[in-house]
Amino acid sequence: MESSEQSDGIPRGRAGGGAHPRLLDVVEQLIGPDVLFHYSKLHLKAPHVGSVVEWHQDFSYYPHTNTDLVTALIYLDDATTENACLRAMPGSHRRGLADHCVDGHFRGKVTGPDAPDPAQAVPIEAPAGSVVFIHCLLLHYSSPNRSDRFRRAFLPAYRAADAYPDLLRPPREPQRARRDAPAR
Ligand SMILES: O=C(O)CCC(=O)C(=O)O
Repeated sequence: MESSEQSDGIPRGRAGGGAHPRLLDVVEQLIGPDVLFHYSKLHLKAPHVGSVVEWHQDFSYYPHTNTDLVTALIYLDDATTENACLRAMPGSHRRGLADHCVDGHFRGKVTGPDAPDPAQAVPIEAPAGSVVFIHCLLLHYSSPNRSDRFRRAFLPAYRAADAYPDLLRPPREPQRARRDAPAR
């Protein structure tokens, strides 16, 4: 990826802030040295408006031939439980892909017996500028933002160069996402 640092310290380039060398150093530790930029998005959870993000694993949205995919969620505001910080289930990235269907149709959320116990979820509270790395099999969620404060985040995502889109994977059946090895 190409990037250049300006005098204001903000990296610019084809992948924008997603190509910051310190960010990429961590991504390489997580998914190996051969990294491709996958996509990026902004989540703007506005005061009183920002809606729920149901329990899910990102891999269910974009099956690949292996699970070396990671998203960096960069908080742009101080994030607390009040303004709907991310919540995650520790260790869930080691337990394979859960069923994201309702009545046999893909709904992008985990419900029923596979649904996490909210009491065991960890709220990831952190100041603006903090980065949370989300493995593609980590179960995560965020509540509606009922506070008076924004909770915005920039999310660049990455994949290992040997992780190819697996468009033939049936989305209906829960299955181990990686056949030969546990998630890193
Ligand atoms: O920003 C959030 O609250 C959730 C982000 C998320 O779950 C995702 O991008 O997969």
